[in-house]
Amino acid sequence: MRVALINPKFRLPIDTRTSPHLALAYLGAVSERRGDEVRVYDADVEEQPLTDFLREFRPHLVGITTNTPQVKQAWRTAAVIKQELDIPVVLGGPHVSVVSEELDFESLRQPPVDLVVRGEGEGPWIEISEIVDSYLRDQPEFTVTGLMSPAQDLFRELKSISYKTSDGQLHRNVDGPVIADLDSLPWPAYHLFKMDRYTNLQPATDAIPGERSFSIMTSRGCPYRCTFCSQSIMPIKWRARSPENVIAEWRHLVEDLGALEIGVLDDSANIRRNRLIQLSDDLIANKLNHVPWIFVNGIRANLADLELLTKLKQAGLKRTAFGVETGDEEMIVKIDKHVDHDTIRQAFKNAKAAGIETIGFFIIGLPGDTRETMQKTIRFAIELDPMIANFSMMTPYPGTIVYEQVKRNGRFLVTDWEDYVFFDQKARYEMGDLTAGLMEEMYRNAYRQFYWRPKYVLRAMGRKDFWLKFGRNARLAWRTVMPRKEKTELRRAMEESVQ
Ligand code: B12
Ligand code: SF4
Repeated sequence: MRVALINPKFRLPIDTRTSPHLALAYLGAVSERRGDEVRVYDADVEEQPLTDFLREFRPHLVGITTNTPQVKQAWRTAAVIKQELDIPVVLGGPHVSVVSEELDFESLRQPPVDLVVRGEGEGPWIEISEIVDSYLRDQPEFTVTGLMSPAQDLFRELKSISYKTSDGQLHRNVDGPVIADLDSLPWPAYHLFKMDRYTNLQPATDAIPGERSFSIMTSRGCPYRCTFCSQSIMPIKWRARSPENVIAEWRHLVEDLGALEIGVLDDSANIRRNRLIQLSDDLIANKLNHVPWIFVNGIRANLADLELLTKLKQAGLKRTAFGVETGDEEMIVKIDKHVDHDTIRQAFKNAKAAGIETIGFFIIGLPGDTRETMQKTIRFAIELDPMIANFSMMTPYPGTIVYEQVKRNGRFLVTDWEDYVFFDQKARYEMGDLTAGLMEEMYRNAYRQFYWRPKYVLRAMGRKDFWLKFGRNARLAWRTVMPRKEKTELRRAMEESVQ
């Protein structure tokens, strides 16, 4: 069976084509293992129009990944597919997994969407493929109306999916179990991607060619439930791959694919300290520690002692992020971060003492934030002085606790899913004294106060990669200064490009 996997186009004044989409890389790998012929169409880097791709490949089944700001583009993409081919279209990813807001049904109400996979996708995706494949084999004339016929109801037993029968009825099946043994998954299928079209993990800081930059996930899930984080949509159960399994993939990335950098994408990589010590020992013993790697997402500051970080540095860790979020002592309790500021201070000290570069994630405009608390966040960022401070405008994603808080006590300023992005200088909600004007002012202050410090500028200019990336970063800074016009043009271009 021919299977296409699509990442819908998404353009903002940030680089989203940093690296291949890991979800599609995993789904592609399990489809190939099933024996399917797979193609990935990543609209972020693709030059061939979608219609040409569909006419050339003629897939029997299409899967589209979608987060919240991508979902409308996913529907547009699905509509183009249905104009060309009578084949089932499946959506998956964080947005459609939010059952509390019925966002699975929201997508199924779109005429071209037939099925939705909620949560972890590999299992249900293969089960859907099996059903479509055997239906194809049995039917001389395949139609989606036949496949989705309520009389047969072929998908009624599949867990973790929602679907629409051809009489228009929507169905939501029960959740299935998460993948207990992550070692059972094949490695992400990077050969399905046009690797030379990606930038790299952190294009603002590192000058590494995209085709030599890879991601890896050594664990899935997060046992915490911070109030602002969309991770709450996904399975709570934290699971890790075995060190042997991780090392085998790592070796493949370094030795077979020539990786020059590796991004560890785990949500909470350091939940089990000893696992990381073991992984580091194995990287060193296997002589894989010469390729620098980065914890792209925050690791937990409360589990980042000096001994662990020193060991990770020896194993090749170049840079790590920490989710700091706020500089106010009460706010950090309110957002259920389960860490205090002294612990965060110590984690940054430990990382610096171990010789690891740091990234701090901060949020401007949490519910309950005031001018004073947001200023404390900026001051705390300056005190911690990471190499990169990443300030996000609080964006209440559906399914999160903050979303519920805003629904109850505040007012959303966005009604369009395409605006659910947090590097856009625009406030996404208001609540009590926390007005849009105040949030936007403090967001600008944060970037200005943190980055326009002589100490910071001098340090940045001392880095070779700063000069190698100067042109790109100057362009990006310019776009960020003028977001509205830029964004309108980008959106128009994006809508026109799906054909
Ligand atoms: C890496 C990453 C990025 C990279 C993306 C690079 C790339 N091309 O992949 C960058 C830095 C560019 C990025 C940007 C953004 N990101 Co981001 N990102 C992530 C991160 C950390 C990892 C994604 C990943 O690879 N996961 C691993 C895979 C295996 O898991 P997965 O994607 O969930 O896929 C599984 C299931 O969802 C499902 N599935 C997914 N797609 C499909 C499709 C089908 C057909 C099926 C059947 C199943 C299925 O099966 C998969 C395998 O089990 C996640 C957090 C996370 N843990 O997932 C956030 C996350 C996806 N990002 C998020 C957000 C908000 C954004 C931005 C909107 C931020 C912004 N700037 O405003 C942008 C959007 C950019 C874009 N192009 O869409 C949110 C999404 C929340 C939401 N409701 O949509 C997340 C969940 C972070 C969070 N906890 O809040 N991001
Ligand atoms: S912010 Fe980090 S620790 Fe908190 S729920 Fe999200 S992934 Fe987990």
